[in-house]
Amino acid sequence: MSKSSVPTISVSDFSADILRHLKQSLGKDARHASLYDWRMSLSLALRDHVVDPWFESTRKTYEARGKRVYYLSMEFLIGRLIEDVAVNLGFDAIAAQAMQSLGQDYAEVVANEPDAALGNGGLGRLAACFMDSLSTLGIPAYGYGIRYEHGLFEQHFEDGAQMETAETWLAQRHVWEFERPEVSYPIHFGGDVVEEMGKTIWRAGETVMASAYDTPVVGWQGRWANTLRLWAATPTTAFDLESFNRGDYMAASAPEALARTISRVLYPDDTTDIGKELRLKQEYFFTSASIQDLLRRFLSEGGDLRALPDHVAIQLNDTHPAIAGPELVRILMDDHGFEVAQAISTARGCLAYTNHTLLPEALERWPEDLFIRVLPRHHRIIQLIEAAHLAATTSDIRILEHGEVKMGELAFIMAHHVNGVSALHSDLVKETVFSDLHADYPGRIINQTNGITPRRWLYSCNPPLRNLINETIGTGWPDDLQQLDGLSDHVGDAGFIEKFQVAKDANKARLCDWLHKRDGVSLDPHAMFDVQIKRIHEYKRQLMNLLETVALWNEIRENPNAGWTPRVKIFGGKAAPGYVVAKEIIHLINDAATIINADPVTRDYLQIVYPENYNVSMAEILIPATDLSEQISTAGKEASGTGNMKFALNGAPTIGTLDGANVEIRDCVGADNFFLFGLTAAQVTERRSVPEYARRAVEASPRLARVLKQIESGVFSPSDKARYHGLVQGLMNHDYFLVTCDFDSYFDTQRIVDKAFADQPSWTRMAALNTARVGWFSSDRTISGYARDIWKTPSLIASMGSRKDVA
Ligand code: BZD
Repeated sequence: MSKSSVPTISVSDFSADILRHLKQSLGKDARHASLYDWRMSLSLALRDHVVDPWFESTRKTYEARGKRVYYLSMEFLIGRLIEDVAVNLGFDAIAAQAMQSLGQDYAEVVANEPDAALGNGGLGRLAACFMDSLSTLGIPAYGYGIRYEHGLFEQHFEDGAQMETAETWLAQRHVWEFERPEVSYPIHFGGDVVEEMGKTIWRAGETVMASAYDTPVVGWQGRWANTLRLWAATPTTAFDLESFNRGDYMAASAPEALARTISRVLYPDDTTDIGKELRLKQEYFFTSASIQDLLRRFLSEGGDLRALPDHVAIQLNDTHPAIAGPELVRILMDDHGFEVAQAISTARGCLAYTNHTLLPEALERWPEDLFIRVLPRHHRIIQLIEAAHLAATTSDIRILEHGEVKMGELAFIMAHHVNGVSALHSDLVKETVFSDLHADYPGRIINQTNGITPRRWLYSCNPPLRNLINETIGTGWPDDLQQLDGLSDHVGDAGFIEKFQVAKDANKARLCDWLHKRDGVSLDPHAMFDVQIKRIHEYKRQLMNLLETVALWNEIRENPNAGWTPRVKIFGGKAAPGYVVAKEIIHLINDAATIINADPVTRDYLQIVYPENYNVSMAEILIPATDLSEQISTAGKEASGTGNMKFALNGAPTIGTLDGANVEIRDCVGADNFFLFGLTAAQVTERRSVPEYARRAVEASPRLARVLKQIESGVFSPSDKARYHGLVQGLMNHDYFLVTCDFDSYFDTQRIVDKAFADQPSWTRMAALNTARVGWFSSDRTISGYARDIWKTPSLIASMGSRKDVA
């Protein structure tokens, strides 16, 4: 990687830029400017410095005539951008000083930016980390997605229960994007398919337009910038004048309302089945627009479509854009005269598919009649794809079966590579969901273990640790994270460990301040901060964490003077609005918090907090302040996890199962620096065949039996004693995720954690070793793996020179 470039601007020049934007772009003077005005002016001043590297990258890409990567994702969970851009440009210190010189609090201005929450969780955040790494590595790439008007819903609690309200990030101007009114494509739905003069014609019933909005994504040190292109749905005709003139105003605006519905809102369901027509339309909408766009780019450069796979690598982020296969085949056949076989093999040469889940309910399937109604031409093409697959193999795996269209099978068959997202997950993909297709196409399934961008998830979110690392091993690590290994030489040094502790304490103090200001909650900064933040799902087992908390409460009450290690159990996360059990779990955590936090006997040792509306920005405050990372999913269910990596990188050891990337994290940090418990994936499968395994587990554990009885009898819900009857009975009767079976092992391991934490220097040494040894989990390493094994795309950064040349 090229060497660090010193920022090319002085504080006073940058301040002048901000003031210029305040006046010219916001129409304000400094005396009347609001926080919003300052934030906009700062963002615009930063944005100015992204444009040159962006143009230069585009020019280099064009000149190289090489391959571009197209990352198709329904979700990009971006969060805020100011810090990201400032840090990547090397302007972070200057921006802070400039704001200070203008009498503004930089942190407050940064925090004024709403999160771009165009995603549900891990899958969407991974896409955002990948965009950062693609630019850092100088790989020519476009991210393609949907410009949702409303991102993930906002969560608040009413008497402990989750309520949802619409998110409105676009109510304010989104300064980072550039509208491209000239880039728009028609997207057709419905109608029928006819044969005319030997040609197959799709006579669509309905058409909307996809309009592009581009956000430049600048990489580390501004050496390269790619584009995130998000599509907004607009009507083909803005207004039905005839209806208006008749006085039918509703009908007049109907086309517009209908079209805009498509990009109106992000579906809030993560791992549950959706199966709604609007979702299928969203998927086709953004996929078709993206395919049309990349083909236009390719053809405008004089490309021959038979050579498309040499120039285009399309990565499907899960099955949501799996319609890309049939869409590409459709265009090659219907618009460019390709034969079926040639169209299929050309499309396959471009396409690769990432699987993010094994949960059967999350594998997309569409009712065939719905599919035919929305995409009649694609249905016929899928029949052709299926026939070609059956002819080329001895397979009996079908895409169309039992009146459904199976998107996993479609994505697999149309991809030249299929990847899982951790070593264990990729093995399970081969052995379970896709075992037959794996036999049909050996070698197609590969692994690419997930990663996280160290720019956001260490450099930017954790200044105290960043500074300590800089002074200990130098400043080369943000784009070469394996350099953190160098910290290993210092963990034996008491002075270094002391400083590591000081950094953690500073982050804990920051969290305490933030929480106190936001929610009026006070935490004991000396307590262990034990954190589980992620979507609420039965397989992630927040319920097991809560049961352990109640058991601990019981034991402290019985023996208050036994020298307990003080703990704060912190939960964060949203439940899909229709996921009843997940919402009950949230309610229970909040109810338990009310009772337990009020107990004078245990107050000094145990506290539960659940801040509302967990999002990326909250994660940036919580993760650096965490002592213990909870990664406790049922083995075999969490495909990878990426929060696990963020915690370890920020010096929080894990308590966890052998699931997803936990396995590889433990390999890296060492078994002594990871608190392992629970059944393995193989044991989980075995246990499920034992009759009444949950009831037996409860009978064998008086501690657990007592906790369940307390919850069921209404100890935590005195105003509605039956509230958790169903939840507890569900556990006793069909505990699919083996909360009951892993409970004792989890409880016992938590007591080992208590003891370990009580020895602070040794705990901090363990924390530092976690940071030192997880450099491999940088998303730069992941993206290098995709580029090498799947896309075959080189970096163009070597040809670019340092940032100074392009500024
Ligand atoms: O993807 C997650 C997995 O559960 C994690 O284990 C993994 O680390 C990440 C990244 O690979 N999957 C999701 O986040 N899935 C979704 O968000 C989702 C969204 C819409 C529909 C279905 C799933």
